[in-house]
This record gives sequence, C-alpha cells and structure tokens, in this order.
Amino acid sequence: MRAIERFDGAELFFSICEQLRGKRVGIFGHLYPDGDCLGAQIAMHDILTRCGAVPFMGLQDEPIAANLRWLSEPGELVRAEEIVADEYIFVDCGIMVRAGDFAKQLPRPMMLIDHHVSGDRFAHYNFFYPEAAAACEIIADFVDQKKWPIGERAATALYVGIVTDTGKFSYSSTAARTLFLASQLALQGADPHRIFVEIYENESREKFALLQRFLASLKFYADGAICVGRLTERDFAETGTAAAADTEGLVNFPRTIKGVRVAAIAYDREGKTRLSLRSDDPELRLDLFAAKFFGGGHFCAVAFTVNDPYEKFEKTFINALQAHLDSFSGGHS
Ligand SMILES: [Mn+2]
Repeated sequence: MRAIERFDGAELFFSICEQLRGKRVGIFGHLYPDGDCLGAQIAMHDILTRCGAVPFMGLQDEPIAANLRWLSEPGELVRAEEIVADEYIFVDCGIMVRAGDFAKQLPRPMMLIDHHVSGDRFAHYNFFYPEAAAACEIIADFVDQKKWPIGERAATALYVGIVTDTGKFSYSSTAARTLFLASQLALQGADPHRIFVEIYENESREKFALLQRFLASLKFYADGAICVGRLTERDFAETGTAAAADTEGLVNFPRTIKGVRVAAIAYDREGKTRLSLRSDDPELRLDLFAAKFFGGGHFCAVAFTVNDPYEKFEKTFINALQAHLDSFSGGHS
C-alpha cells in the first residue's frame, strides 16, 4: 500500500503566519475568482485571525459566480485596491498579472500559495506545488499535518476549493491525499452534500438557456478528437447571462463525449476572445499549448485570451491545437 504524500513546508508556513501577529494582512486571489481562490482566501483569513493578525480579503471589482456567493459574509470582501496592509498574501495565483492591475503597486508579497504549472514565484515565501489538486488542498494539508484548529467555516471553504478544482473529485489531479484531506475537512464540519447542493444544484434558468446555445454550437475537428463550443456577446445578452460567471463548467460537457481528447469553449469577453480548454490526459500538456498564446493553467485545464474575434482566430487555433495533439500523443492513438 502506498503512503499519502504530503507537501513539505507546513512548519515554515505556520511560522510565517505566526510572525504576522498584530499586522494588517491583505489576502488576494486572481481575477474572476473561482471556488479554489475564494476558499483559500477564506481559509487564510481564518488561520491568520487565529494567529492574532488582522486580515482583509481583497476582490477585484467584478461579480462572484452566483453559486459561490454564500461562501462569504456580506461586506467581508473589500475592493482589492482599497486595502492598505503591512503584508500581502496571494493564493491560487501563480503569476502577478492574473491578480489584476492593482497588484503592480504593491511591495513584494510575503507569501504565495499556488498549484499552477508555471508561475513567477513572486513572493518572499512561495508555497508552490504544481502536483496539488487545488490551492485549498495545500492549505488543508498543512492544517492537517500540524493538527491546526480550523472551524467549520474554514473547513467548508477548503472543501469547496478542492471539490470545484477537482471537478467533484474526478480530474487526474485527484489523489489519495485529496480524498483523505476531504474526509478530514468533513470531520471538521464541512458538509459534502450541502456544499454539493449549494454549488451544483443552484443553476439559474438563464445559465441553462446559455447551456442550450453552447451545446447547439459544438463543432468537432480532427476526427472528433477536438470539440469546441462558441458563445457570443449576443448569446450572453439574449439569455441575460455574464461571460465570466456563467461560462463556468460548460466546457466539461463536450469533455465527456467519447473520442474527444480536448474540449474547448470560445467566448466573447470585453471585446476579446477567451478560450478555455480541458482534456482528460495530463500527457497532452495543455499548459504548453496555452503558453504559446500567453495563457496558463494546469496540464489538463488552461485558458487564454486573444484580441481577435474568434471567427478570425478559429483556423489558427484549430491548426495549432491539432499540431500540438499530434506532437504530444506519444504512444496514444
Ligand atoms: Mn486553483
């Protein structure tokens, strides 16, 4: 039987947290925050509060996805640029540009906790583990190793980060450690069923109208190995949805089609085209593909933005993706 692999650095992590006693600490994530980002911010807020620090959670001026709003208390998330603190911490954000423009003005952050494949390591202390399924998994592991007391709320926040970043414990990043830590969080008060209902069974009718359009738009390439869905400004306007929040998870539908090795969604966002790609196979190294377009992410999940309308970019995109698949297919058919 294999042992559960832990992340090193738990000792150092808590000693830094304890050094922050009495200090004002800004905790930030990335633009368009997801469950892992918010979950990690809330958990760090809890840990730092217990250490005697005065933490603040920052958010860019943008809406949080409707199915995540229950996580934070009203007024708890402040505009990122309004936070003036002694030290700064970033979670789930490997590169500074993903944090938004406000971050350029900050001094070097004290700490970074991240699990993206590539990153700048821009903080003094970088807890950077690309093998982690979620930033929340790293924090949950440290908490578990040190038997650090966390309350029900932080346990719930960490569970949310893990369940969302692993696609409900389904992606290839899901390890024995992931399941073990989820069970530890459940013992600390995270309620798996309640969290599931909050996140996955509260879809709006507007989002379903968008899903209908997305499914109707699917196009297949490369003998069905590539499947792309497309949403335009008009789709968002006519369904009353928002590009950033309501596209979450849509790309997972084509990913489940037999024969599809890479699924993608291309949608209009603020006059640009946002592409989000998923695969089931880490060997396809989508992170390297996204890097060609100045994007990033994980082996199996990446995103990037291009300035051209999708209709203009489509041919380049499909050709490049097909060439990428050909060169990374190795022993696969
Ligand atoms: Mn994450």
